[in-house]
Amino acid sequence: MRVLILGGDGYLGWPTAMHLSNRGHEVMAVDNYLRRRICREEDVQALFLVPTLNERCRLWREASDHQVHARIGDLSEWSFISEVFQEFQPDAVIHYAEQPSAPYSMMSRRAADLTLSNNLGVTFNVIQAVREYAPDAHIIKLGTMGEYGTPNIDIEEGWLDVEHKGRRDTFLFPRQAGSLYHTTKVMDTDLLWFYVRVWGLRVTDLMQGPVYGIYTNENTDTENLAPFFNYDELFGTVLNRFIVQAVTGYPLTVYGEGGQKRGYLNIKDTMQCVALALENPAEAGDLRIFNQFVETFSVNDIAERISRVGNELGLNVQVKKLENPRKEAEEHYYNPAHTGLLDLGLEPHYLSDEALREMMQIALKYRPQVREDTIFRGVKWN
Ligand code: USQ
Repeated sequence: MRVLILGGDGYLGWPTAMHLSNRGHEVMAVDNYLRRRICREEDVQALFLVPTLNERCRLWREASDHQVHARIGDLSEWSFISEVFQEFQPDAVIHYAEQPSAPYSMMSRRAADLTLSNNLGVTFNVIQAVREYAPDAHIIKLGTMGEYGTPNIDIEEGWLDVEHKGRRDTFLFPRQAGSLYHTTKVMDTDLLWFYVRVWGLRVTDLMQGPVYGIYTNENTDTENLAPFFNYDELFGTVLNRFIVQAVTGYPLTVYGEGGQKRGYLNIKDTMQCVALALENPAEAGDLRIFNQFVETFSVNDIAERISRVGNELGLNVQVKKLENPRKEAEEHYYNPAHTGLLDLGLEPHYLSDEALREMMQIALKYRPQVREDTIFRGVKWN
């Protein structure tokens, strides 16, 4: 298939570009380097530098003989996105092109505005471009488990059957996100659902939990092809952050009581899930929703696992409970369904000691470059 990856330079976008080209698809990756720009502005950086998107495409071609096409530009500009669609004529569009950091979205009015206008603006343009230039294309949108929040009932896979005063209907599962970033994903889902109803688009919305890891099947030999590995408060997800904290002797930053539960997955499983969604497309007129994670942990569970494995490696891992800068439940019920992707054939990589050791080894290699001052700055939700 001809697959357009929007946000193709990002933590998940670039590994997806390699993975799908490896599976024989014709891939174009598009990005405006927004994440690189925000990292520069906020003076944070990933564990190691990664080459530009064009350079990555060149290195990947040398390593694999597969070509990924790259375009640099801003997809919230109609003239750019329409050019890209007309040129590439995609069969499928994978939409990662969003400002992905919850703390960044809560940092200032300017950051909130950027998050809202970029995320909604790109989603809107994707819908319009599909309608105009590729009406049969399958849109695969990266949503987030955070759209549901932490309700005191089981979380279903996208939809809820409701019986009210003797009548029944099915609705999107209630959404109550915990940050402005997560709220933009709720709004994305609403926009997509509206246009699925009126224009019959075919859409898969992947409600993904926090991802961890560096290695996929495509980048095991060289960090040149690895994704950004952020450990700073803005762009690092919790497990990746704790790995870097463990190897640098920085006490693991557990927010509040640490009972916050989320559904996690290895980056290798993100690759599988996206490929499964792509190769088993949604029907026209269908908004298909999958909950994309393989196991749930509390923050305390993760801190304990990393402490144990780190101490076995001879690190002296400490844990420190910090006043929670976020506004979120620290002890709560959490039981989300997640059978859709397993039914399509997902073979989970569960969090193993071996996987943690592998991540610690790479973090140890780059330990001298770690900037401890970027690990915690305490962006407050209120
Ligand atoms: N947390 C800590 N200490 C830290 C960092 C985080 O205790 O140093 C806690 C947070 O308070 C939260 C949990 O760990 O309860 C997860 O935080 P996170 O920063 O790993 O994840 P989050 O901000 O929710 O966002 C990440 C991705 C986002 C994706 C989301 C999936 O950045 O793009 O949408 O995970 S989910 O969380 O399921 O919504």
